[in-house]
Amino acid sequence: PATIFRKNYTPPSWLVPEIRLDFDLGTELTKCVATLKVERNPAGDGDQTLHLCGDNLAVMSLKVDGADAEGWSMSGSNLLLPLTGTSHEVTIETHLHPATNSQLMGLYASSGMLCTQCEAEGFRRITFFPDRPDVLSKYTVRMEGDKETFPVLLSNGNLVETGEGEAGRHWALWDDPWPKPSYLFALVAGQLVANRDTFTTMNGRKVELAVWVREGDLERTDHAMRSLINSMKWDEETFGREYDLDQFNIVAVSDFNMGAMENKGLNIFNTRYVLADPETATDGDYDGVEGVVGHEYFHNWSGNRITCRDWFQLSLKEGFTVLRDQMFSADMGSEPVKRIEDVRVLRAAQFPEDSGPLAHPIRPDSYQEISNFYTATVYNKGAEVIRMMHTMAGPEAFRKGTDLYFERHDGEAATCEDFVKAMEDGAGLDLAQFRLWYEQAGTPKVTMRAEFDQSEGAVTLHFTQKVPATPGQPSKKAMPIPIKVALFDRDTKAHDGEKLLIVDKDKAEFTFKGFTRPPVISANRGFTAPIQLDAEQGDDDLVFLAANDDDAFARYEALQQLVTRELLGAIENGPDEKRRTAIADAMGAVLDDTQIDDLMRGELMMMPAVTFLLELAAPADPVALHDARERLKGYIGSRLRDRLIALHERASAIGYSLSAEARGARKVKTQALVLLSAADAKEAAARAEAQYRAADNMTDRQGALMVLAGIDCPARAELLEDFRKRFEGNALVTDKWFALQAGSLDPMVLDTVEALSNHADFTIKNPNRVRSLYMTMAVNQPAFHEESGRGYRMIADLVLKLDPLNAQTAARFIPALGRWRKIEPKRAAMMRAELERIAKAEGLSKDTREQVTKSLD
Ligand code: BAL
Ligand code: ZN
Repeated sequence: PATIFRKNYTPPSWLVPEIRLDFDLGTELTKCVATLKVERNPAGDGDQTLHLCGDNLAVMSLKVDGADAEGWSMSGSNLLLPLTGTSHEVTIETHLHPATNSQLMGLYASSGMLCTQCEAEGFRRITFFPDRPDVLSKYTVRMEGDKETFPVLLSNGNLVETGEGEAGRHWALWDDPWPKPSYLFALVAGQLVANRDTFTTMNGRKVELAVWVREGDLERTDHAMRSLINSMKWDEETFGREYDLDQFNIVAVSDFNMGAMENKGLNIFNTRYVLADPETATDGDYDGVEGVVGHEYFHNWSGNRITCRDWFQLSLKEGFTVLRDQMFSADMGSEPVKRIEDVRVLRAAQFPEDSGPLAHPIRPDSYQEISNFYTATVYNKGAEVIRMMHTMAGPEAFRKGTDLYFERHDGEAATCEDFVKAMEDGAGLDLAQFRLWYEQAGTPKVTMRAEFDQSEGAVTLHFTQKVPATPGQPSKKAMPIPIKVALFDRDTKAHDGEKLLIVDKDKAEFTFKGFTRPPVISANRGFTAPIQLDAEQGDDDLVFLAANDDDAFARYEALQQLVTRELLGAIENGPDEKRRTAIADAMGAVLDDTQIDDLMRGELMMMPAVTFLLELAAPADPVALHDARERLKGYIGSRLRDRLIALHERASAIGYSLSAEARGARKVKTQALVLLSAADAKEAAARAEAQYRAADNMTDRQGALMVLAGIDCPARAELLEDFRKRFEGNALVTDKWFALQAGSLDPMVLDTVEALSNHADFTIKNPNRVRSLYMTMAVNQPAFHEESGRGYRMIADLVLKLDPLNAQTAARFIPALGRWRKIEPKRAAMMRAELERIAKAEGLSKDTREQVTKSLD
């Protein structure tokens, strides 16, 4: 496949200021007539030929200014139309087959309804169009279809007219006044019911809100609606952004490649991020709904009003919008807990990506298939990069920067550079060197050494930084790294305020005076920079910080560092008794601490992910790391047995509500069982069974079953079956049932996964179902890395089977195998062999081909 380079960007030769789409809807056959008003772009290269992208489309009819077009040709799947003047009307008819569109890109059918997904390049599967984000058009959409099959007809913008047609047909006309790129086009037609509400914006615009779902799901939409209203209010208060249409629709679809999509005024969601009630959704699911509803809503400004010039700028909208949704969720719940969760995701998903064969800068320089770049790097590291600007500027100056950005670029297709420049001008930051964060891939490795000078009463912090080599980037420059520190007095346990240090050279040092004894250094507080920091601290200092740090993140981090050190040591030399004792003592203090809430306690009780540990130990035996982690959990579990039981009992007495207290109780309840199960499986199984049987909510039920699924006991099979039957017909809970088994610590898990792949409820056609079984297995380290290589084989088999049906989802499984360099040689060879087997397959999609080729390089 061809590689596309950022440096080769040229403006479009033709613009399309207006487009009208007429759809004659049908599940088997939908006819689309697109009428494009095209104009020569004065800023273009003067090419007289109109280049229209197409994918899997045939031209049924083509007219220019009302007459049959002449001289047009196909170039691969694209349409080339020579034009003579400077403005024309081009009319194209295409025929679409939604029922057989298994790629779930373009127009497709999902449980009888029709819906679209156009980002990034799905619009070209609907009609021929300059399908690139810098061509902005005003859309008018007329949809007509059978009233019984498609009673609800939705598209972008405002509904302007409806009418009845002949033979039981009806139609709707939608008009979107805001020019938008084709990737934001959407339509939905089907049997849907709505949860309706209204929102009045800060300037008094009354907006009709609706969350559309299948009948029967309506009672599970209140949380999504509440989240939407909260998002609208929050964006006004925090970023001064007001909604700009009379309607805002959200539709839930069960077959969806992504989490959700921010189409203008018509967000289309994976059901997973809409539906929630206590019985079927966990607290984590509730958070997911709130975060994704917020994310898609926030895109209305960071993505839609200001879009991307080209797909290399994806992080312009995604990094910024992730930061906005993170800030929103933090404000709705607990700020420190949210920060810990976000950093956990970054470390478990983005750090491995950034150090592997698919590493890329947040603004990539090239791609073959843009779908492969909807990554943790573009999204989550992209958010971290903007968060660093926020940290350096402070909240008020940051807001001045975003105000200027929104004002300067409203209505434009902008670049990351535009954002950085607005931040420089608006927030008063000098970001000349900081731009390297957009250019360079790789997680910086930073060391910090504290040196104490008794005679001067001074402590000097010596930093080094190194950005590791990544594919295509053998040598790197030093970047500005903002690191927040605090220096604690060992006796008073206090510090004299946080300091923000900018480490912007390979080596940097900072001296602080007025100390009579060496302080304990708390560094990268709040995780101000997305780096691997080796603070070269002794266990005693980490124990001190784990007990005393007033920054909740830093406290968590100290405990994580201590555990990480112990686990990495354990796989080389066995456990360190002194350190293990210190960890169990620190964990005991966490259990007893009355100053923290249970939501934070639950975070502090969790061990670092094996994928994160592999970053530090590579190449390593992931199963040995996993086993060491389980043994440490067992040690902590037996040392703290009585206190864990007491915690489980205390938390079990708190009834269900969505309050922070009740949510925290549910979190620690399951975390207590997790630690206990590694120490005393029988006790944990009995408690988990009781928790399951008493559960009046999904958090308790799923937590209990997760623990039970890893214990060989009679209740396991019985309760798994109870769970299946209890929620039969509920797709999202059935996903959980698959995931509980595929993610289990049961040594027979691969047999189970194989059996489940033949289960009546398994279908390869639904991305959620595929992910619930196979992605869960691929991140279940002892299962995926099972010694014989069977886990690798199963994932490769899946990729080969799924690729022709849904390339985007198939390609997402390649990175797991692509991590072979991090793994000990015997397994690495088997992982590579599976990649080679995939690479040899004929007719591989562009998506999978790019990922496999890069993973083998
Ligand atoms: N734009 C794709 C889905 C999302 O990031 O919101
Ligand atoms: Zn997004």
